[in-house]
Amino acid sequence: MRTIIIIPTYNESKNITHLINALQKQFKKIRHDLHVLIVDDNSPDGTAGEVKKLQSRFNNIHLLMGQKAGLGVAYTRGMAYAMEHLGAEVVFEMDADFSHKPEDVPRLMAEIDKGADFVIGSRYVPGGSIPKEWGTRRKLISRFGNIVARYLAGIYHVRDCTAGFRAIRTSVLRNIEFADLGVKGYAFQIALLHQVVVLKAKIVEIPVDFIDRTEGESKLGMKDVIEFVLNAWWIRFHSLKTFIKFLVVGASGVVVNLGFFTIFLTADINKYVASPLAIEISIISNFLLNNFWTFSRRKTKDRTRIRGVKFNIVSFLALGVSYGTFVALSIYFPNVAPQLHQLIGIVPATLINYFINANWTFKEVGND
Ligand SMILES: Nc1nc2c(ncn2[C@@H]2O[C@H](COP(=O)(O)OP(=O)(O)O)[C@@H](O)[C@H]2O)c(=O)[nH]1
Ligand SMILES: [Mg+2]
Repeated sequence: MRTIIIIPTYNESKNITHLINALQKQFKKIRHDLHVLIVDDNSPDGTAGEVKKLQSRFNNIHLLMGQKAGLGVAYTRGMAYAMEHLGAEVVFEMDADFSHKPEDVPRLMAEIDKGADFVIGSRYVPGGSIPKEWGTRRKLISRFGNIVARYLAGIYHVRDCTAGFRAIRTSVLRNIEFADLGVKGYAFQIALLHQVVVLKAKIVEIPVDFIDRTEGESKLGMKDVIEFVLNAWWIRFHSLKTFIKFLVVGASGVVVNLGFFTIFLTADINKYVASPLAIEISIISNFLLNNFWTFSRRKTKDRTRIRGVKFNIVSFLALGVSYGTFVALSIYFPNVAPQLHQLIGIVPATLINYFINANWTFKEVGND
């Protein structure tokens, strides 16, 4: 299997030669066809020159140069090159500063061999560790980054979301639109991980010890931290998009309901007939909008007609919940305006309505 270890570098001349030599030793233990791709952003310390010297000794070293625009941009460029020009079936992300131990490469590769799509060298699973010498600030940034990624961006089941030591099958990467990730710096790590989660790829975390660099300096800046947090919010907003559309449709249903009710009354239709008619029309309009807009991208198992019936059943259930809440609140808080009871009743009804419709009526096939 053609495997490319992608190493972005910026001022790593003191590390890169040792690292490439150490990697070559590890490659001997792996049965696959391994290469190294250095993505250097014109480092002023002459990192590229060191790489060129090694290229005359080894024939599996590649060098890609570019303008410095951030870690994410470097990886995006490197991955595209590895897939288009080097025939990569697997790519690794790895730092140049020995924070990721070359001896761990065969362990990550072994998980790919066992069938994983995305292997994370994880500091936060039992057996993994962060450097003891790290100061409080650095520890906090790392912890905070993971909490933001897990609970804000919603990647709950991954322990180390900010890890930069990963092995990835390109069959997964080829389904990702890199231009749409919209990140330039270190936020790339969670933006990519999030896409991989969305694609339901098989993710495996194995413990690694993260070693503090001894040569050169860290390039992690405040700009990266800010972009990282903003990106986590963006991911959260996107995953709420379906729910927001559902709310918009619900609101349009209220207008349809009252509109038809008024039209029927003007046409002298008895209000006890007009009311359920208007309700049913709004349920149908809600269904059509949800079917062709909110959930339009989903592949569902049922035909439209069956989905319509299910949607109707759920709507009546929601009506019951809304009315039940109204009655309960009216009994327990008789002195509050009934409009408030009616309004509060909408909240659980909407949540139940959304939950059941999203997971039953418009359930995606193969999504259990
Ligand atoms: N090409 C490129 N490499 C970068 C950039 N920023 C960081 N790197 C490299 O990415 C790896 C991780 O960066 P590092 O500064 O060690 O981050 P830290 O380990 O989080 O402190 C190192 O190999 C860096 O040289 C960048 O803007 N462009
Ligand atoms: Mg580092």
